[in-house]
Amino acid sequence: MAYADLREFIKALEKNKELKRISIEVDPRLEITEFADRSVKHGGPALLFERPKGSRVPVLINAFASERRMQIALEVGSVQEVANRISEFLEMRMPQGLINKLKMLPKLAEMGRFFPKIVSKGECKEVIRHDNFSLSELPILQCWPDDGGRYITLPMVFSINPETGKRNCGCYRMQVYDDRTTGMHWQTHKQGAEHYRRMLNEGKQSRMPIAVAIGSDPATMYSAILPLPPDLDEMMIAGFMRGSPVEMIQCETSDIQVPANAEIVLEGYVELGELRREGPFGDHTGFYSLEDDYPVFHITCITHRKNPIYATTIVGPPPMEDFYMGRAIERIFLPLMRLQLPEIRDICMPAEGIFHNLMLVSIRKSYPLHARKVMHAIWGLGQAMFTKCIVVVDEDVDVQNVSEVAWKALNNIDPERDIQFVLGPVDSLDHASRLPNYGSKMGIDATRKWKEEGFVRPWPDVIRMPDDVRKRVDELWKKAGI
Ligand SMILES: Cc1cc2nc3c(=O)[nH]c(=O)nc-3n(C[C@H](O)[C@H](O)[C@H](O)COP(=O)(O)O)c2cc1C
Ligand SMILES: [Mn+2]
Repeated sequence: MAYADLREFIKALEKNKELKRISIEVDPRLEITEFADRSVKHGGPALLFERPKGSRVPVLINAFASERRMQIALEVGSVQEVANRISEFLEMRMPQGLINKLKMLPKLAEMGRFFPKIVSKGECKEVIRHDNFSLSELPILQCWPDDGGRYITLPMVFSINPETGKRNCGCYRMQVYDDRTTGMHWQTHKQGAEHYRRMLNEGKQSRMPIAVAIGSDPATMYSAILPLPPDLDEMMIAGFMRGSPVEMIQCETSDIQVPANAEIVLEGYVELGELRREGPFGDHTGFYSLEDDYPVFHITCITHRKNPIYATTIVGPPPMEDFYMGRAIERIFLPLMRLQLPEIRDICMPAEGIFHNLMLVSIRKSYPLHARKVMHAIWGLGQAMFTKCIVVVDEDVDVQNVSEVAWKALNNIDPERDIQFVLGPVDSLDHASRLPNYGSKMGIDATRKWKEEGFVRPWPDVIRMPDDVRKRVDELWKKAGI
């Protein structure tokens, strides 16, 4: 059964001993970060701060911050189950013969269950405030000492593509400027930024309506960070993941719809052309991201549940909560990647690589320079374009074992021959690139080299003891009493 809302998820976490309520007063300025950071680094639970200093609204943090919590969030024994369901759908073809076609019907009917449903009543409207509201009522964190201010870190930002009318939902941090104004940190490659650019270029209106939902059922919250293709509705994918449609409700002041079960909804607009300094912000790279100019979000109405819960997260030196969210993305998106690139066996993005800095890829190599083809394909694939370093190995290398990859890759390369540099778009958070969003990337072809690739020397085998010897020594080992 899909979680109805954030509260049911909290209950499930509690039942599984994955959540700790903190009843002492803790300051949302820095102190909650220190709690959350220590908890995630020590395999500790999600935290629900019941008395954040200066606010009556409780704070939920680290709700997704372990493999187990991701499983509870997506109601699976392993996130691989989500990947398997996606694979099943991808493999679905209209079968021959009436009987087989009839057998397909339940699957097709299941698809209908993913589409969001519009409802006229929802908990997020229990309190509607057009005036007399202030963001200062919310326990918004100042995450790190040198941050430019307080930041909303886990919002679901809804906008509409002005050309197609399709909705987008993305998680973009929002720096609090004052009671009713925040930054809108959608990076230039993201869908919110694309909608903004198109509206600005169209020049038909001066304001871009935006709605921000904070706290919802976990699959819906999680969908906001998924690297989906443009115009693919996150709410549909959320419906797929939770096995039940997301109920959407119309905003009070715009045509945008938001999840009806949201804890808090901020309605408002971005003034097209208005930019303001945003940052610095202690980011998921483990460094502060630099100040830069970003659009400004003006809040005109807040709606919320009677006793709302504020859901948030922190990013910083890895691994943090976002590592576990990203790790599940890696599993869930592998079947989709393999649709285009079936030669890919597995991928791994180690925590230290912060997603976009390092991808280890194993392939079934079939032709000369195959590894290069895979690199270029990954650099052309949605947000995987940011991958600063791609290491391609043969299929017999377990990419989940970083030590094995390092050992084999470092042995297998002739650096001058096997390293490929390319110029291209890089992540906005990359502080080392020569210009913002403009830089280079590196691919390492660590596969075994072929004669057809101009490699004329023999290629050695990995050292391995035959099984019969190992078995014999298993016995002798016991006798030897080691
Ligand atoms: C905790 C967290 C914070 C994030 N903050 C930002 C942000 O401030 N700006 C941004 O562009 N992306 C941010 N992201 C990444 C986007 O949510 C992610 O790239 C998403 O796929 C964007 O959706 P879109 O393709 O619909 O734009 C964040 C992700 C997480 C998990
Ligand atoms: Mn999107």
